[in-house]
Amino acid sequence: MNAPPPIQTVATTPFADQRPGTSGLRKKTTVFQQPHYLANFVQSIFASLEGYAGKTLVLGGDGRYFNREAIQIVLKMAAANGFGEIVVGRGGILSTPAASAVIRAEKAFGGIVLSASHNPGGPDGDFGIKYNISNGGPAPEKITEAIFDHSRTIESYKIVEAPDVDLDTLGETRLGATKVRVIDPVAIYLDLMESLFDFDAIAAMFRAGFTLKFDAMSAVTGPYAKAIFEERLGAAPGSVINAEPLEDFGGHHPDPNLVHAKHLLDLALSPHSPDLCAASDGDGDRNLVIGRGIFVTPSDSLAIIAANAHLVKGYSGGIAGVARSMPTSRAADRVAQKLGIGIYETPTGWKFFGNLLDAGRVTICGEESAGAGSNHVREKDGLWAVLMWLNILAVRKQSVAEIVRGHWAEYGRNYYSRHDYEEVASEGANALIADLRKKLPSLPGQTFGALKIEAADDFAYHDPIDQSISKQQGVRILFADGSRIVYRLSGTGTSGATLRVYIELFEPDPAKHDLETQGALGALIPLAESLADIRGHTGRTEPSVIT
Ligand code: VG1
Ligand code: CO
Repeated sequence: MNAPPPIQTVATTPFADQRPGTSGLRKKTTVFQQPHYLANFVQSIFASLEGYAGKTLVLGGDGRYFNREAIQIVLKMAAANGFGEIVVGRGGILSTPAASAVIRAEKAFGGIVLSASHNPGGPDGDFGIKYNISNGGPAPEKITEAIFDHSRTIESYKIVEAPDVDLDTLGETRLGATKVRVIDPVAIYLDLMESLFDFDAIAAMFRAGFTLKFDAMSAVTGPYAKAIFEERLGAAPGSVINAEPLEDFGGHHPDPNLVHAKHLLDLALSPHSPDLCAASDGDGDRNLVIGRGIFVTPSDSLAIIAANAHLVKGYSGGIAGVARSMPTSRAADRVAQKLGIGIYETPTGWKFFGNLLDAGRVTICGEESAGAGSNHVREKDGLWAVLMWLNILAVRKQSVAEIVRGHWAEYGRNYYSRHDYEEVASEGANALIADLRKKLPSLPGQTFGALKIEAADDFAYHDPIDQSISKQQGVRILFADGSRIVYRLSGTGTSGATLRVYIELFEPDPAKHDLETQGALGALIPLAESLADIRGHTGRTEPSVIT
């Protein structure tokens, strides 16, 4: 028996900027590469947890640049801090939803996910890390704040002195007293998907000629998508494109939206469109769904999934309720109303859904930012959303367009768009929000043409399960006709501030369901600009990204 590797206690000093944002800590890769930076944060995670000695930690990342080095650091620190076992995806890979599935399947104490999601990767890109609790979901604010507090006073961290663990061979090794188990990153997730969806019905649809183009964007979902769509469901070879995960995502922005995945929209609008075009992001938790000739907004997708979930094996008993982040359009609300089930409005970020899912109040959750998921894990799940659509299409035997238009005809249409002003100066962005807050009391009753402001507030969330309160989650301006403008600052960016403006208009009349979105929102867009004086505060005359 070799002597156990020595545990080193390394002296360090705090970094002032380790407050987790909407989804963990995200910074430029170069920031994470500074000596002690990652280790400080990891030790701060462990310091804010209790009772993990001898327990299991799940570890994986989206494979971006610096993933392998970071995995080794976390492995050695988790061992030094007394975890009994670390379950790590082969190659250090786990998509975010797969990490959540593995935490749950392994009944682990928690997990660490290394990802900056849809942000670009590489030496000049971004890196990120977050902690997930035993339910498989992102740590709630109570824990993320404790991590931040610890990071401000940290003096040392613990790490074992040992050679790097071989991440590429399945099986068990040891780091001192700690067992390290390298697992297939796909297997547990694939089994879970098979338990939820009718793979036979979807496979039959492919055999009958259904066509799919899924862009993995050179990010983590490639191996998952190949295994599920092509190998198990029989989609034609080549249905999954950019399937090989690359450290820098091929130099692209792995964000499945209409800007960075515009080629899919172009394809879907062309005469050669497949029946379904789809994509997911850097870490596999977001989804893009485009039918032949029709883009499905994430907010509509949530509503349509909720309305049709009972057609899918894993949800055939019906759904308990739906939750959506506050800026997400209210299309899902009307579905919940019709089904007579609960609808919950939470702040932005998946961590706010965890309690509702655990308590069984909701089954399906979603965000306007291309996120949808269910109680099968505690993260949003890109491939799950695509499988949900495939299964619904297989059962209904209609096209995406028919289903979407039918949904609008039944429930009305929520025209919806998000305007992002990226990398604006933080000072101006903060002043814009502060000014809006000051204005709130004077807004109700004001009219602008046909638009009358009915209410205006700064969204605060009272969690009905643990009673925690999260304030200042976005300024909402609600109009008498059901239209809405929401303003908030991004909590995932890594340079300057990003202002997000969410604009929504409800149109019940089916005769008006064929308008172009920006045109339909024509009266609200200039009002969103003038109410907040976006130009005055940011110097910008137009958004940098419209989705
Ligand atoms: C954005 C989205 C939010 C999402 C978050 C993490 O946050 O708006 O809906 O939950 O990203 O998604 P923000 O604070 O930048 O608006 V991911 O796929 O980046 O983990
Ligand atoms: Co993501």
